[in-house]
Amino acid sequence: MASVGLVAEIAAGLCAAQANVSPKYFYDAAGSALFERITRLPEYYLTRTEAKIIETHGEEMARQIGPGATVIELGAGNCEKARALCAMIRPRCFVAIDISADFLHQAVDGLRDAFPSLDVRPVVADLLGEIVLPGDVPSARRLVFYPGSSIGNFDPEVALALLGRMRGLLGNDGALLIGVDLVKDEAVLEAAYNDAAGVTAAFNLNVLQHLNRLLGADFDLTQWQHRAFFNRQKSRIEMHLEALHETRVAWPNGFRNFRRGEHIHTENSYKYRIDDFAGLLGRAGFSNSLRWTDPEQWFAIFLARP
Ligand code: AVJ
Repeated sequence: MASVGLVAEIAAGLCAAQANVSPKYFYDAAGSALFERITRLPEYYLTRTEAKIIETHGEEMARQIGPGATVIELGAGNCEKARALCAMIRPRCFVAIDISADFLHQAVDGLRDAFPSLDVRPVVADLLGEIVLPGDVPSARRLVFYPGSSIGNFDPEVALALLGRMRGLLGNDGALLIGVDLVKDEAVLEAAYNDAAGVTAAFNLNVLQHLNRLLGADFDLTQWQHRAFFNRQKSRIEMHLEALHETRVAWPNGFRNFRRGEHIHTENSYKYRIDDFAGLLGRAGFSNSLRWTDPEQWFAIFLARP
């Protein structure tokens, strides 16, 4: 079970008028593995498109960044992108920050094997909490790497605060390399979160299994269904779990009855217009940014400097 504070936070979300759970709870071991499968789905263009941008423009990115930097990857996951990035930019130190400890340590071992001379540091942390780096991580020439449009999980004002904190981690000689998913045709967006193989549905439902363990709750996964749609007004994909029947969920210190059709909001995934994201970077204290996109302008990578 989770700590008393976490349990209270999760329970409060479940009992809110609009029931909700933070998307960070997607990433237990099973959820991290499901997310990896999502990144390989035909409908999920994000990972593939971002990788292609790095492949196409990596040399120029590497020239801009230069060798010997200290890369700090946020939400490192399986470190697959880190490999491509490290091969190109040849950093001296790589700090992999992720919320999923098991997954992280495994991934970090793989990275050490691939780059024996690279100083690799795993750090388990929640990006919204305090990020404490080991004391001997170099403070000069840091590159914060935040790929995959993970910034899209946060409401714009929280994203702005987070970008400001990244700016703080960098000092004045660092840079931020960040991947951002862009607004596009609704059908393309919605298909990416409603894949035919049902992997995204399994990923969404898995959060209930995780809550059963964290809270000691008794969610019955057969009572819930996956929903994902584009909210155009808010420019975000929303994911929800909808009760198929009237159902009761209980945990040691509480319960909630859900009516049929009532739902738990599990994730937002904001989609930006390129100029809007550039504006956000400016407000967060980055005065200077380069950007690369794919030919269809589905995804963008920004290299932003103080
Ligand atoms: C990891 C937050 C970028 O929003 O596209 C994938 C998570 N959710 N499919 C995204 C996710 C459903 C993903 N991010």
